[in-house]
Amino acid sequence: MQTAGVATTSWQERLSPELFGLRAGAIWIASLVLFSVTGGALLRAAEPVEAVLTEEKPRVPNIVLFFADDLGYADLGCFGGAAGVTPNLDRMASEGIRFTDFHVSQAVCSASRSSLLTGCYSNRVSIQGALGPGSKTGLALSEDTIAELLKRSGYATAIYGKWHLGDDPGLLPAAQGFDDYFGLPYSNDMWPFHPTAKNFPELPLIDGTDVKIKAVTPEDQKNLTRWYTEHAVDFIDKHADSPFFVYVPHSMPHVPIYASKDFEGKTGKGLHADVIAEIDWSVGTILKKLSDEGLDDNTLVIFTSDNGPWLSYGPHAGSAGPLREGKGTSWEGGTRVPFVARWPGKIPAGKTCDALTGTIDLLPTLVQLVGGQLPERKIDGKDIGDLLFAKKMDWDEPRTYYYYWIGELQAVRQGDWKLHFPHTYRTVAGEVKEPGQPAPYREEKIELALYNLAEDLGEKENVASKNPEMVRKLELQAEVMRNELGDSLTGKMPAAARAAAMVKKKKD
Ligand SMILES: [Ca+2]
Repeated sequence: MQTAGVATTSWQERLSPELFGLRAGAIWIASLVLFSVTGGALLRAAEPVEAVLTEEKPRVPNIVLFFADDLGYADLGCFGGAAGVTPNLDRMASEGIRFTDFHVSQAVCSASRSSLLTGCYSNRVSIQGALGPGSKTGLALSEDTIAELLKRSGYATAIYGKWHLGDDPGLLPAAQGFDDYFGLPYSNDMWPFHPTAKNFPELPLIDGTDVKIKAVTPEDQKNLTRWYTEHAVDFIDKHADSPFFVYVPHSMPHVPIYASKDFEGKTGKGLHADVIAEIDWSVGTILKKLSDEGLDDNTLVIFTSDNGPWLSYGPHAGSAGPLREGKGTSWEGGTRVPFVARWPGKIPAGKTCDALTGTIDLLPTLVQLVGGQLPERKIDGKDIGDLLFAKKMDWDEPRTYYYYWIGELQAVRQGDWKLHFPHTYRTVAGEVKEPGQPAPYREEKIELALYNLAEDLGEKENVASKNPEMVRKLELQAEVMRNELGDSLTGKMPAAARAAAMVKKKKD
């Protein structure tokens, strides 16, 4: 296992000569010579160094990571959605790779984000559900995030969008490795205009660690997608000559959905499609900026979502296509999300990968890609670089994956086989009375149920009684994780979970 490094050296020094070192070394020697002959005229010495540096772009990749909120499996054209709504994402897929069996750890905002940024099942880092305003918990500062690990490799880092891993000032992105932040601290529906919950305080918009807007208005919400995009473009502009990591967790299309003036009514397919079209515009605008800066073939761009569609919102929710159910469940419609990655010259064009993968895999993949050091403590994700670059199309052995909902281990997967343990889940039980209002949910129960997703993607036919050996095998696999991260369905306490951050009570 690799150990965590104390990163005091610059990324140029830490990288291999093939990547940058030879060039950087030559510049460094040249500046030393200049410095000595001019007797300390540092400013004069710096000029030619700057000129040489800008001649050639650094060769470790920049990384842009889009993370849409509640965007469903079938909300993009390239995943079976309506034609013409997502031309930029469809182009990105045709120039790169789609992953069709890519999952979040839990189908809800905060838990999902904790996994993306730490490479762990959310139960390992003890982040559950969707944290509310003034939450007493957040992601522990002792966890290594993707941003912190890339920063140690010399990356400039930024987040433009929704954070949702603790809104206490000490738990905001600046404390988790992000140099810059502009966005909402939690979900855009946690505000006084919520259709059913009436106790939410004013929704702030944060710039760095300061409150930029004290009470976000509906007019402000219309601008969120555009504002996040403009900040990302500015950041790329400022850091075009050094490696950067830009994380764009869009607030949309989480309800309440809003599009800017330019996009309202644009698709002719309803407001939800307009909102998706504006997110697609955001992707296209950032891709254009990368191209304008000559960074196209040196930037890995990834697009995915934090969980499936919030189906009770009817016309304001997206679609999970052929998958069962949506957000808030362990059915495929909750956890399986679209995933598109593009890196011209590195990722072959027009590929599709159906290997079982997930957001937990991004941290180890990205950190190893840039020659960084993995966290010292255990993570759950695997490096999927060979799958991403289409060097292989599947795992050598069927992978085991765990579907938790809060503390319940609701299902376990190995290869195409998915076993649900008896549990309750929510399903829509009525009509939406008016757009923006949710329909009611009712609780349903599922007994022990085995599905073969290769033959039954919609999880309709329980084949447990026909495959007792597979049921037994998956039950044994489940027991392995119960012993580590616990399972409230069977009363098993977590043995290897790490604590979340606890906000200290302020003195009056
Ligand atoms: Ca979400």
